[in-house]
Amino acid sequence: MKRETLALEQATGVSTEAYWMPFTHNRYLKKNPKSRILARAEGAYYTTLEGRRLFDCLSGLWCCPLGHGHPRIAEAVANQVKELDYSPAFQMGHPKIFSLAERIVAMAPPGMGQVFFCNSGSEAMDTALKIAVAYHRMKGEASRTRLIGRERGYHGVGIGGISVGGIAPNRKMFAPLLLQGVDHLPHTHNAAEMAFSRRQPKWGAHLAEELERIVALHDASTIAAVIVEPMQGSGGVIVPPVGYLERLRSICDKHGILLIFDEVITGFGRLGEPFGAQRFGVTPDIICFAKIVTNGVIPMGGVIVKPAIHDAFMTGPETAVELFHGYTYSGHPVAAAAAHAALDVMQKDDLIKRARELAPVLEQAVHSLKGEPGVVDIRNIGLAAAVELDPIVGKPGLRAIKVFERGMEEGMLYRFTGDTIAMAPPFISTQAEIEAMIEKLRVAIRAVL
Ligand code: PXG
Ligand code: PLP
Repeated sequence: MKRETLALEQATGVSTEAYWMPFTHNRYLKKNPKSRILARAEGAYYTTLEGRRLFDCLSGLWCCPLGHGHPRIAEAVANQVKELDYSPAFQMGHPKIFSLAERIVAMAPPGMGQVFFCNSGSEAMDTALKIAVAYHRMKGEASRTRLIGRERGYHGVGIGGISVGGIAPNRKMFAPLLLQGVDHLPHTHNAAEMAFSRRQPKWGAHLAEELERIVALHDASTIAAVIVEPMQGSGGVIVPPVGYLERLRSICDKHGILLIFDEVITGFGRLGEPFGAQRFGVTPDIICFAKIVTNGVIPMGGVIVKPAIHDAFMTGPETAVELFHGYTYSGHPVAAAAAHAALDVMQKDDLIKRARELAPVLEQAVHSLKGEPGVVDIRNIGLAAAVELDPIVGKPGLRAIKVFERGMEEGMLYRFTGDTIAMAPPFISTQAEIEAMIEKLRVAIRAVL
């Protein structure tokens, strides 16, 4: 047994050697295991192995806004396993996946028509990129292959997603694998112009004009799609400037380029509307979703397209497969049952409205941290917020780790990336819980200085 794993094993009785943890400082965690192993969850709280209760400040990883252990979802999943546990994804279907597609189209902005299912946001991104490139080919424009992502974008960890994504550490180790023919728009965060903005910054719409420069450089006839998150979540809650997405939409329209919104975080209510598209009043051609669709209980992702995209494939002999793409677990019956139950709960309890109502509470509370030591920016929209901390000189990320660890002592499970603390509390949170989440963050920020 390696020395670094000893602490965790002694503290928890859990043997840690074999598990290589994703996006994790494995050696540090195994040496500093306090509160890092979760045993149970109920409602808006986790309980660690040592019995500490933690408020779920990021709704899992943005995916569990209805709270944990919801009896309606648990029952739906259990019943589905007994009724139809798996159904072949190709050339066969089952009732719940057809009705789920109808339901998702009904929640999407007007003008969307069909849903293709997969199992994660990363798969949704691969699916969307393949559909975009194949669509142009079906339309007789096979030269449209170029993809335009954005700096600081996160689109999962598939080869397609890291190629259009704009987070350097996610790309640099894998450089030889990145797709050719990808460009990136500049990101829209500029502390000098917009630090401490509430919701959409007023500065920055002109950055969408960079798309015109990329089009001029490569020619529109080579460009398939522009891929952006309407609100950059993993990048640290970077909110689009007023007018920015509208401008991207009109430039894409002018040049026949598809606009893809990656709504893996913003889909299903996080911004107080079913999708970011509705929140910002801009309808893309393709929407990627995952996470909240099942409240995170069973993996599921998907891609929503306009009928014109779907219909472009519906040519040739009717007995021929139209799209050579799909996953063993596309439209999994248990995921479909979980999604129906999650959407039932969301609709019955009017939880998207609740997210909308709680947004001002979060905004008010989080901006009260302005002026706390080391706080260099605060951003928020809907039920999401980020507090950016000044890095400790020579030790990027360390301040946020310390705040995160101190937060756990205060009963809060924050999320840190780089030196940013992100929060996206459950829609079922109370006003008092959101205010406590921010007051404990104040305590933690003060304590680590
Ligand atoms: N697109 C977007 C916009 C995402 O936010 C993915 C794709 C990938 O989804 P999967 O299901 O393949 O992980 C994501 C995932 C964080 C955090 O703390 C964000 C994500 C995942 C884990 C942590 O911000 N986003
Ligand atoms: N690898 C092999 C050898 C397979 O047979 C399959 C699916 O049949 C896959 C990968 C793809 O797996 P999935 O459909 O779960 O993505």
